[in-house]
Amino acid sequence: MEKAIIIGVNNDRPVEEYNEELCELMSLCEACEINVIDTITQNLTSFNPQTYIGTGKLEEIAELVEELKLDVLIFNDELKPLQINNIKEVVNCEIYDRTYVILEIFRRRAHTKEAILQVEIATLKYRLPQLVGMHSNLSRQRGGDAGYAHTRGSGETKLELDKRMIYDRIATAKKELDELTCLRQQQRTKRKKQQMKIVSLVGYTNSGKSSTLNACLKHSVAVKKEVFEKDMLFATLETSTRLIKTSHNLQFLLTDTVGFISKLPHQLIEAFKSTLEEITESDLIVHIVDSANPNFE
Ligand SMILES: Nc1nc2c(ncn2[C@@H]2O[C@H](COP(=O)(O)OP(=O)(O)OP(=O)(O)O)[C@@H](O)[C@H]2O)c(=O)[nH]1
Ligand SMILES: [Mg+2]
Repeated sequence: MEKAIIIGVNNDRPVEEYNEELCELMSLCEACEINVIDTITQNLTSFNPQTYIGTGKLEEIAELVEELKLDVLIFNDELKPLQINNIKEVVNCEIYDRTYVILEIFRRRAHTKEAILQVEIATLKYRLPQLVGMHSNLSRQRGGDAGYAHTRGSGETKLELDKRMIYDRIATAKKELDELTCLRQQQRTKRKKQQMKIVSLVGYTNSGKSSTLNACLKHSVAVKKEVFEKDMLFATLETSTRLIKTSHNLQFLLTDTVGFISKLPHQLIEAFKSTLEEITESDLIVHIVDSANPNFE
């Protein structure tokens, strides 16, 4: 298990809101099997564009990394490639950010072809700017005026090649995904023709959406196939629809969906667009809330 510390910047948000975000990141790390031993917060009016936190604080953290033999630092916000590079120059361990952790959970949980493609596209889009940052850092490290023209040339060619490979893979994956989306669309049109009402269950991850669907299935007299429910974040990565038929012959379709979380990475929202769009076509949207969450209101 990787040993880690979470680093956050609180830029003028209410303390409760910020603390909740940190708790959420801790749960995300737990879901990713990362052992978080502590959290460090710096109060700043804005993020440091070079190093996310202040440079003095970063030096302190670098010492802590050596002392505690940390494997990884996890930052509460999505870092810019420049920030990652600058931090790596000071600190001797892996650097993850919130987006990376969420993408990693999605990667581990994705099982269907559709979910695997969606996660792959999101991950490639996340990596793309970092790749550019990594190359510029390499040419800086080679440094000096002597041979600059040479390294610059080879660096750029390699960068162009890597970039093209990623763009090509995104394009192929998107095409494959479009075909699957098309199939989904056909299924929806078929359902519409049957004039069946659609109810969608939405809500925060781990709030009980899948359990609610399974509970409804228990009262249904139609064919039953339960959906996966478990006490973990993002157990469900694909929508599942089931027919619910009551003993009074009332029928409707019930859809289980992917949960949401604060600051869901934009790359994931974009990749899961087709899955999310399906919700907007429902006749009724039910928001499932975990009443055990102190901030549920
Ligand atoms: N005590 C209690 N636990 C519940 C209730 N509903 C669900 N749970 C538990 O909460 C956990 C999460 O439930 P899921 O139904 O998988 O939650 P979900 O919203 O589908 O979560 P994701 O798919 O991960 O986004 C499971 O361990 C459930 O057993 C409830 O009404 N009471
Ligand atoms: Mg679920």
